[in-house]
Amino acid sequence: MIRFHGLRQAGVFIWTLIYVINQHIHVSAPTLRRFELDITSTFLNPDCQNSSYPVLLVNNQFPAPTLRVVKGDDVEVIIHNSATTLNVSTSVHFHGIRQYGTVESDGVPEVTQAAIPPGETFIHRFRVVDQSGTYFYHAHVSFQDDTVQGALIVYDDEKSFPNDSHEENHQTLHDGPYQYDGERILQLSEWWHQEFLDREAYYMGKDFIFDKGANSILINGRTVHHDNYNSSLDISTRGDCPGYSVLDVQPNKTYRIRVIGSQSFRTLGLAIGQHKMTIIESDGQLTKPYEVDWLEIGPGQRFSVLIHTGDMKKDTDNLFPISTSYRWRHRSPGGHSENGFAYLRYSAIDQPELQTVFKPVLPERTGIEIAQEHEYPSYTLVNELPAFPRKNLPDWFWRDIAPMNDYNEVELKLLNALPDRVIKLRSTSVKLENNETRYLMNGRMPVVREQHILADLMQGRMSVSMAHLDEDGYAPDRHTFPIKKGEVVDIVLQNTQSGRNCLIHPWHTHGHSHYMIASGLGEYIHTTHGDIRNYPTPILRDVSMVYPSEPDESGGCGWSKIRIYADNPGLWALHCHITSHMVQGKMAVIEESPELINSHKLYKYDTEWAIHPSN
Ligand SMILES: *[C@@H]1O[C@H](CO)[C@@H](O)[C@H](O)[C@H]1NC(C)=O
Ligand SMILES: *[C@@H]1O[C@H](CO)[C@@H](O)[C@H](O)[C@H]1NC(C)=O
Ligand SMILES: *[C@@H]1O[C@H](CO)[C@@H](O)[C@H](O)[C@H]1NC(C)=O
Ligand SMILES: *[C@@H]1O[C@H](CO)[C@@H](O)[C@H](O)[C@H]1NC(C)=O
Ligand SMILES: *[C@@H]1O[C@H](CO)[C@@H](O)[C@H](O)[C@H]1NC(C)=O
Ligand SMILES: *[C@@H]1O[C@H](CO)[C@@H](O)[C@H](O)[C@H]1NC(C)=O
Ligand SMILES: [Cu+2]
Repeated sequence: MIRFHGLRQAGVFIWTLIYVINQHIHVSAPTLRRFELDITSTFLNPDCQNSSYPVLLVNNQFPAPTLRVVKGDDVEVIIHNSATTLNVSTSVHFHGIRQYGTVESDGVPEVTQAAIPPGETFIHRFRVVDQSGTYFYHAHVSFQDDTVQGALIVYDDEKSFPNDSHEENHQTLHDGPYQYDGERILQLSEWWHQEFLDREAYYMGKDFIFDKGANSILINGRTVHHDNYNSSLDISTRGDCPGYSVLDVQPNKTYRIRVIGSQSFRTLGLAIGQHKMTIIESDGQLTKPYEVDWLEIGPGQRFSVLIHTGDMKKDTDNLFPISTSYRWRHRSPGGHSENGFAYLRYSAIDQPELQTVFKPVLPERTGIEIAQEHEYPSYTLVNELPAFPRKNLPDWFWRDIAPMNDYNEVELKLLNALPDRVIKLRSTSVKLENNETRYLMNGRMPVVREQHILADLMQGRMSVSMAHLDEDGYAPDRHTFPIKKGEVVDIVLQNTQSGRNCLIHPWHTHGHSHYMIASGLGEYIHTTHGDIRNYPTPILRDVSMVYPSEPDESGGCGWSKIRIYADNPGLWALHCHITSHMVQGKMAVIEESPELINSHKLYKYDTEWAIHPSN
């Protein structure tokens, strides 16, 4: 214990030293931004249904507080697990942050840390190296990310921080070539009328049959459940239902809307009534402007879009519906989700704080009757919502979206290189003999690890040998896919039929952003499809879709090929961002030059590793 404290202090000293050194080297020194997040258990009823369910929240807020940092900052996030009532362990992942030299802060239980038990604290430290844009953070344990989720915005510099005064003073904000008057966050999530622990038990247990959708789609943490429309129309019984989220904006201005796909299950369409959207950012990378009527946004994906507001109109409420649509699954894609609505509102005074409004969205046939019966003055009929295409579009508009800047020499070289390694991950959903359902990756069962891999490594418990990999690149003794620093690695994500369905899967890479370079139907066969490049202008992303296709005779039903450049030694999860799929095993670990982790450490101390020095 004494030794631990000693090392900790030595560490603090080195930490300070790094600053001193950096301050002399760089013109602008990295700023240390410290956040303290307290995870507590409580009850929540975000959709005005008539009961609440136990959840975890961050600082008692939902969505969790927005963290704003600047590119180059050192960030320290102190996580207290105060979820003593529910008595669950937790961990937090900073989605899209590449964690250069700080694999220990990536937040993945069994891989980079042990989940934080109730009553304990974990400290993340990382530097935001060479990336900015829209990110989020969320729990990486079980289904806790239903509610443990908040925006993480990285600005290019401090001047870009939005604040009230710049809107009052009519100062514009900038990002690359883009200018706008203000920005707003639009965070998507899903809400089940079931305890998340029961949902986990269902998915992991033998009664699991198929994925059930959420009961509600939430925008900035709110909606009104459709079962309650009639009763909630009646003000006397509406109680404390605040209604839908509202984004307040001023007329005749340009806004950057940061759309965060922090929903954990469905791929959604998103549109804003009477406003076109110009995409300017995807997963943290600026894009060439690309105008769309609707976004397709899967779990884990983010966009920034610019919208231009029109004039305020007299004698109207100046409310424009924001609507969501289920894409790819369960329901016809043209329709709207039952209640994934919010409103954009023009108001003369700027009110960047999130507001809510009660203006129900009523069914098109009976809506007017319902409103008359309840003497309800203001409502939107479903057929007044922005429309979505009736057909699902494989690859959406991804092939037409290009990075803002032309590729530099290094990027071109990477995009044109032959891969040093190709890893094909074929995942199959299987009902086991004990009737539990799991995803097998290349036919292998998910492993349960007694301790996290980083601890194994740091204790010298495993040595690295690239010589004894299985044919598919898997290290059987380590249960990882080893790669080497400096390699160009292509990862093929192969969909297979699950039951009668072929599903869409959003795949997320930790530790690296990737280029999606190709996609195809059926089964990927390297000798036949190895050279296909049908994404002409790949952008760096951290979540890419594998779109479903008709299955071929092997059961393969669609694939995507992503490319990463191995420049970040560490242990990096690679998983489907549909939480239930990940929990059922749709996940692999990329082990990147573990022997270099120590020499690539950004900070020269770590409370956990200090107990087990490895050098
Ligand atoms: C609320 O729940 C109770 C008990 O389940 C039920 O009887 C009642 O109809 C519900 N009310 C509404 C408005 O859904
Ligand atoms: C919390 O869970 C742990 C491990 O599952 C158990 O040992 C402990 O008794 C529980 N504590 C409470 C207060 O329920
Ligand atoms: C708000 O932003 C403007 C423009 O970047 C800046 O000049 C001003 O100092 C900021 N004000 C506060 C209170 O941060
Ligand atoms: C809208 O804003 C532009 C640029 O700020 C200005 O030139 C124009 O007069 C405004 N239009 C209206 C109707 O206020
Ligand atoms: C709501 O009211 C309408 C019109 O009275 C009725 O047709 C509909 O069935 C009601 N819905 C519910 C869920 O009670
Ligand atoms: C699995 O389900 C089948 C069909 O319901 C049942 O007959 C069998 O006993 C179950 N096996 C186990 C191990 O629960
Ligand atoms: Cu999936």
